[in-house]
Amino acid sequence: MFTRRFALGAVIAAAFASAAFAHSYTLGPLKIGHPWARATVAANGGAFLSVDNTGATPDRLLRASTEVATSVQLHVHIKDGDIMRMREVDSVDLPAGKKIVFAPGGYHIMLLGLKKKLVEGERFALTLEFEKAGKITVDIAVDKPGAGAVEHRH
Ligand SMILES: [Cu+2]
Repeated sequence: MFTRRFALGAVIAAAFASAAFAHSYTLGPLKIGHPWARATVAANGGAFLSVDNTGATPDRLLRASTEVATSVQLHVHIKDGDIMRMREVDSVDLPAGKKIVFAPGGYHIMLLGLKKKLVEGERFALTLEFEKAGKITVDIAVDKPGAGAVEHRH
C-alpha cells in the first residue's frame, strides 16, 4: 500500500519539478494528489491539492478542517474586472471522471487564523469531508513561501 502510494507520488513529482515531496491518497474512487501549502508568516494561508474522481458518480468536497487554523473555508478566485478576488463557496463539485485541481489563483482551502507558522519542509494534518466518499485525513506538505504560479492575495 505504502509502496504504491510512493510510486504514484514519484510520478507526480516528475510532472511538477518543485514538488519535492509529492504524495497521494485514495478514498474510494477519489485520488487525492499532493496536498501542499505555502510556508507563511501571515495569519492566513492556503492549502492546495488535486482530486481525481475516477468513479461513475459525482461527489462534492463539503469541508476541510485542521488543528493548525482557527477556521477553514473553501475558496475560489474569481476575476472581478481586472482584480482577482477570493470568494467562499459552500462546496466544490467533483464531476465523475474529472480531475479538479486546487491551486493558487483557483480553488483553494483557506486556512484562517493560523495558530503557528507554516514552515517549509514540515507537514500538518488536514481532514477532508466528501459528500459520498466520506472523510480522510491527509498530510499537507509545506512548500516554499512563493510556490505556485499566481500570487495569493487577501
Ligand atoms: Cu482564500
